[in-house]
Order: sequence, then structure tokens, then C-alpha cells
Amino acid sequence: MTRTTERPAASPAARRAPAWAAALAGVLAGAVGLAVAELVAAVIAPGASTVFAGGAAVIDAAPRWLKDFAVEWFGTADKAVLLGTMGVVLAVGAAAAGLLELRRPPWGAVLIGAVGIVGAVTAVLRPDATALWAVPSLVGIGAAVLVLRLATQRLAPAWSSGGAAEPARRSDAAGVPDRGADGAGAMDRRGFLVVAGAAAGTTVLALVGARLLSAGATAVKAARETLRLPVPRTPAPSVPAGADLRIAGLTPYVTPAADFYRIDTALRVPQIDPAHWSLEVHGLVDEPFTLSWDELLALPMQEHHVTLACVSNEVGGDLIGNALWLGYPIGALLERAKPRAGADMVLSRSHDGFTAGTPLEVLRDPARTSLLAIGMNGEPLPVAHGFPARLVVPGLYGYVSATKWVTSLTVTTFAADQGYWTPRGWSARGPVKVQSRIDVPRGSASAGSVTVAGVAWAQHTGIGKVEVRADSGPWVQAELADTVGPDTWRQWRASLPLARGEHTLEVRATDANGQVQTEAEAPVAPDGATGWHRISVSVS
Ligand SMILES: Nc1nc2c(c(=O)[nH]1)N[C@H]1C(S)=C(S)[C@@H](COP(=O)(O)O)O[C@H]1N2
Ligand SMILES: [Mo]
Repeated sequence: MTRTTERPAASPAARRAPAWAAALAGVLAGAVGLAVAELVAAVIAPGASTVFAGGAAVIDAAPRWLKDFAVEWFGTADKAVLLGTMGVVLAVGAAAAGLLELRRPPWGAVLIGAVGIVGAVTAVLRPDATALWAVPSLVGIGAAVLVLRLATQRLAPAWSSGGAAEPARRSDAAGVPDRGADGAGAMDRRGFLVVAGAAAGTTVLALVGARLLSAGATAVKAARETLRLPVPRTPAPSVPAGADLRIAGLTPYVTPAADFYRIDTALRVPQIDPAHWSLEVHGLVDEPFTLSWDELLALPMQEHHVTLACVSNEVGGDLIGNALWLGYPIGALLERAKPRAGADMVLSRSHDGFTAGTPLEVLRDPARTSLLAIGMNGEPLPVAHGFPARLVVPGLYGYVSATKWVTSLTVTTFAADQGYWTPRGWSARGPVKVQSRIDVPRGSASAGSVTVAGVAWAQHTGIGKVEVRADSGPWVQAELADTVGPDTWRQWRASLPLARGEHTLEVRATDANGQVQTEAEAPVAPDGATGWHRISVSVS
């Protein structure tokens, strides 16, 4: 047996990596970088894609004559030509980076990093961008440089830069052939092919993933933007001027959609094209039916202000908001399906599987405007708030009523079915509890007559009275702002004489039926927090 564990000495031909291999390493590194950036962008913000933002910036920056030329020569294919041109330029640059990295490391990596940073800055400078938009390009740089270095190290192991100990460690760990006596290693063909293959595979997977994740989002965004909401048959009464006390720091009466709290179990917001949306109404009913988007839009719509609250809202918390909803009464949909005797619950289900169990009598109550809503504050529902359709029920916490991205209503019983949160330790029924919150002052105030203000709510019953007190002194009745009705919160304000020093302020509300908000503290689970909101204020 003459075999040894020694590798045969590298032939001179094997020592020099061909230029095409280095160029290929560069192109693959660039491809991985862009594809990974695309994938990250698809998850955090489709517009933040290095290619998309870069292309948009090129279009914005292109001189008039170039634009005219492009449109004249390429017509509606101008975007494709732009992307193709960008692709060629980037590929040539990436090939150059590969050659550079082989001959003059780390300058190839530096070139790729520089292009990536230009991409990141370009993305952040887009009109609708946030700082987050830099992330796809930065992650892309990381992926590209990793591939570039792994690949070129296999083309010229001896050249691989880094700490003195690093190449040796790599030899052990990654099977890179040992360096020859002259310090030049043989090209590791197999290793290079493995890296190249992995890079190509990663590129394809990342691009497919990005497409799956963002194609829907782009289409849905476009569908939402082009949607024209129907004019309500029953418009909401206009908000009285006195509903907003206009005190600095006091929560506005109507919450802008952008500031509205968001709670859901969706890791990624469901993207539903209204054209493919429908609502199935079935279960214990005589006449089940399916409502299409066009059928829904043709129904007479109502507008109604409702304050939505989360059962997880702590005393003094901000998981609550008030909006103008546009929709069709859920009760009317249920009547059409003709619920059978014995049914007492409607299990609403969302596109992503969330469910809520709502008492049937609440939804059928003609005196309560429960809506299958498509509009919020005059706009189509924001995607994160349930586009294209959600439920809004006055007087119940969101977890038992306010299903977003709703796709079915099943008439059933509390005995037979339960909503998503019920087996997870939350009550099957979730009527909103009377609560109040101090918004002003925040932390400090100046001595004298101090304005104390906030909001109070007892949806569907209404607020009858709000009282505040300082340092457990006598209760002072607050002035109540106007409201459109009992289904929303109400602002309130009072003036308390406060001397210099630390003070404790407390608030308690009484609902329109005379029920006083309890001082007894209860945690949010299983059916909503109780207790008085109490704040400290230092008066100087
Ligand atoms: N599909 C779906 N709908 C949902 C939820 C959810 O997790 N998934 N959470 C509910 C809860 S707990 C609340 S408080 C409200 C919050 O609605 P918002 O995010 O529009 O404020 O949505 C409800 N609807
Ligand atoms: Mo909630």
C-alpha cells in the first residue's frame, strides 16, 4: 500500500485561479446580496428593496432628456430597460469586485460594501422611508461580503487575509488545503464549486421568498389605495365642537388611524385582496350565504363612532382608541341568514385563523350599531387594522368582538365553541368595564389652580360623571366634554388647587346607569383590569 494521507503537490496550473472564477465569485456575491436585501425588504417594507429604491432614485434623478429618450425609445418597457441596465452595471461591478478581492483583498469587499451603503442611503432618502429602510441593504452587504470571501478564499487559500491564526483554523475547519511551502495554496475547486452552488441556491430561495412575501402586499396596497368607499346611507352625526376640550397633552376625541393602538396575533399582517375576499355566514342558520366584496359595497352603509378597547389595557394604559367606522350592520347579515333557536354565539374567524366569540343577542340588538366595517376615519381600513373588512361592536373588548381580516361568521353556542383567547385564560364574555384615565398633568405642574384632564369610557352605557381628587381629599366633580353618544369615550377636565410639593391625583368615573368605577384592583386577565388611575405630580 503506497497511499498516504499527503495530498499530491499542486501543479503550477492549479495554483492560479482563473479570472473567470474570480469574476463569477463577485457576481454570485452581488446576486446573494441583492436577493437577501430583497427578502429582508419584503418582510419589513417592500419599498426598501435596494434595487427598487435605487431604481426609483435613478428615475427621480434622471435628467429630463434622458427620461424623454427612454420613454420615446422604450415606451412602457422603460422600467424593464432601467432594471436591465442596472442589472448589467451591477453585474460588471460585481465581477470587478471579485477580481479585486482575489488580487488585492479586501478591496473587492470594500467595493461591494460601498455600493451597498449607497443603496442604504438611497433607500433612507426615499420620500416614504423610515430609518428601517437601511436594513435590507446593510444585511445584503453582510451576505455579499461573506460569499465573496468564502469563494475567493477557495480560489487562493494563501491570499486569504485576516488574523495570522485564521487561515490555519480555516484549514482545519473548512478543509481548505494547506498552504505550500512558498505560501501559495492550490485552488480548492471542489470547495469553490460548493460555495458557488450554495450562493446560487441562496439567491434563488431568497428571491422566491421575497416574491411570495411581497407580491401580495403590493397588490393589496394598490387595491386599498384605489378603493373608493361608498357614501354612507346613514352618516354619523357630526362631532360636536365641544367633544374636544383642546387641552395640550389630552388625548384627542377621535384617534387618527396612524396613532390607533394595534393588537393582534399576526406575525405578518394578512394581505387580502378585496377581489378575493368574501364573508361566509353559516352555522346554526336556516339560510347560510356568502357575501362577496362587490355585494358588500352595494349594501347601504352606516357610519358610527365607536371607542375600541383592549382587554389587556392596564389601568391608565393606552390600548384604547376612538374612530369613525363605516360599515354594514352585522345584525342585518345575521337576520338574512335566519339564526335557529338555541344559538347564542357568533364565532367570527379571520383570514389568519384568529377567532372571537360574540353573544348573538348583542349582534342582533337593533339598538346597538355593530358593524362589519370597511372604513376607518373616512379611509379604507388600514391593512394592519383589518383591511378589507373587520368587526366593530360597541361595548365589548376587542378580543371577543373586533375580528380583523374577518372571513366568516359562524352562528353557534358558547357551549359548543370558544374564541381564540378563551382556552388561553381569558373570559368567554368580555363586556367593557367603566374606566377613566388622567392624561394631564404629566409629571409636573406649577402651583395654583392646576388643570387636570383625561378620558373616561363605559361603551354603550355612556359616562354619567367623572370625579378627581388630590391626596385622598374630597372628590371634585369634573366637567364632561360633549360626545356623539354612549359608544365613545368622553373627555373631562377639572381644576384642582395644588400647593408646591408632591401630590397624588386620582380619578373615578360613574357610568350613565350610576355604577361607580371600583377602587378594587384587578389584573387584566381574565376579563379586564379594574381600579382607579392614580398619578404623582410634582408641583413647583
Ligand atoms: N384577526 C385578528 N383580529 C383581532 C385580533 C387578532 O389577534 N387577530 N385581536 C383583537 C384584539 S385583542 C383587539 S383589542 C382588537 C384590536 O384592534 P386594532 O388592532 O385595530 O386596534 O382587534 C381584535 N381583532
Ligand atoms: Mo385586545
